Amino acid sequence: MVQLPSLYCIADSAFLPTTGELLAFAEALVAGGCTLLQYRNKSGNARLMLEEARELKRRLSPPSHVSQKRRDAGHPLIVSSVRLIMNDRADLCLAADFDGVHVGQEDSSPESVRKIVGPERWLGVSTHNPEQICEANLTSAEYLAIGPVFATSSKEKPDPVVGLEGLRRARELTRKPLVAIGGITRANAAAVIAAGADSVAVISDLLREPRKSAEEFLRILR
Ligand code: TZP
Ligand code: MG
Repeated sequence: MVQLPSLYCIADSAFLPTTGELLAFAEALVAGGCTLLQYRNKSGNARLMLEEARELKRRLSPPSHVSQKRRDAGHPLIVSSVRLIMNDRADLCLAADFDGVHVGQEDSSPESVRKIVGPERWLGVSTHNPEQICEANLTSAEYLAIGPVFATSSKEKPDPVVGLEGLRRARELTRKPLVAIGGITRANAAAVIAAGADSVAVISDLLREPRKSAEEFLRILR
């Protein structure tokens, strides 16, 4: 079973409209201790997504021979232990050499994604109710996400809020690592973990001061 970090950061292009903003945000998160980062871009522009994803990969998680070369050239060691997850798109996960893919209920099925990405990369599946949790629990997904736990304005047409009660129920229904998502902030994150989540996935409460926010989440959740 995989070990999820307590903080699962999401870089959502809707709030980071330029590639420069996206990269600066992601680098600040990593500087703040983020080790799991999802790239989410609902624009549907695959060319832009692949360009941005490759740049995230190049900046944040270069292959070891590249980081060795940088070290030999006297550059400071850039953090290379961040795991990069592609939202929705298995093809772009492979093309950008990301570490995993995350799909929802309206994306390709978990098993069809598994066929594309193979056994080593992580596969995450979003769920919103007990039926979906039980179904996703039978797949080869490394982790499940449940939400929205609280009200969110970051997702178009969100499913109904499940609350901490829905999260507790989800915890009872699966032994897979569980990510809670939706309206999670530094103010409620500890309660979310106490209700059974292994990790909190966050968009909004990272946006303003990403480095400081990631540091604070990690301090709260340690
Ligand atoms: N899925 C369920 S809620 C959500 C997604 C992608 C958005 C979470 O964003 P925020 O800003 O942390 O509530
Ligand atoms: Mg999706």
